[in-house]
Amino acid sequence: MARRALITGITGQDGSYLAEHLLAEGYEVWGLVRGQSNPRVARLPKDIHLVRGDLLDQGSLISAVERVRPDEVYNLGAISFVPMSWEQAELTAEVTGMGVLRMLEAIRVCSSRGGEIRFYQASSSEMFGQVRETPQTEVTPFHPRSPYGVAKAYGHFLTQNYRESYGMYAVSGILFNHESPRRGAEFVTRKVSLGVARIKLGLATELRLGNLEARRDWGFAGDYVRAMHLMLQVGKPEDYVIGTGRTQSVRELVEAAFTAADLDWERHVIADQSLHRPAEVDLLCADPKKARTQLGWEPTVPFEELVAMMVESDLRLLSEGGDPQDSSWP
Ligand code: GDR
Repeated sequence: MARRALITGITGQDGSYLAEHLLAEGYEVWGLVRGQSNPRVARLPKDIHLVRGDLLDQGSLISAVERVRPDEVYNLGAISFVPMSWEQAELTAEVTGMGVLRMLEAIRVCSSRGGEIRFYQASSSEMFGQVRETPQTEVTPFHPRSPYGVAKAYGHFLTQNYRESYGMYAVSGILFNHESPRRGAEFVTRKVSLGVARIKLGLATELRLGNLEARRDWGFAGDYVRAMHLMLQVGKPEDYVIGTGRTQSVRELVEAAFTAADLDWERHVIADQSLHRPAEVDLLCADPKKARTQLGWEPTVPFEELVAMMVESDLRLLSEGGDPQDSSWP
């Protein structure tokens, strides 16, 4: 019988790549969705099963897990745009933090009736925040800089705690920034690739950005979902850092993206102080050694290739009149 996976956040970038990967691995894939009226839900491929539920509603998660009886649960659902977490701090805590507790409880209750359910939590490099060391590993202490980072740290420690308290197979992947043509338009890589495409096609003349000096470790989302799956296939449940081990500034990202379209970024980019965050994460760089040695995981798309891929994709999308907000599923 096919193994069953339940994914929260299935309409997002990672949910789409993970669902495709698991379908290719022969899984029966279920997505937890809040309702059918969301156009992104209506566009999900037909071979994905849907079950209704909400990370804000404990009972709905118990019912969903009972109905699906998954072998694996991937918790990717979250309020994931960091600036929004200052505007909606309580909602971020409820969805991104307490949502983990509710899902772990649903799994604990349902698996007490027999059958192991393995759990993957989408932890984030934002937990490192004001970094204590570089590169960051699985044992680097946390100092989150946003309500989002704080909520993710809660989910991370709780996942560890359920593993230690109840012997559950529950793991966290501490994923560094991961991007693709399916990335939401509000995140900086996609904002830049869309901005470049608009300028190249004569649809815009300028691109306003915030802090150009922040540094991130950017990889390809399609590679990172393979790591999520691998983490649930090994003998012992453990947490892993997933990143490339390289770091680039937003300025370098901008240079690479404009160069990919033969444009001079300095003629178009405006640094806008009002887009800076109340507290910034200045530098992130992963040490993915543990994932490489224990999972055999490697990133396959270098930064420059990733940026060029996103610019090309947005040039195509906009010249065909496509809507950038609709891009989490192809
Ligand atoms: P991040 O991603 O906050 O790192 O979290 P984002 O792409 O939003 O920001 C990266 C860096 O770019 C700087 N920046 C800008 N960011 C945005 N969005 N828009 C701008 O105009 C802009 N100008 C400069 C930011 O200040 C920041 O330093 C992402 C999310 O996907 C999280 O959910 C996830 O957990 C982490 O990656 C790993």
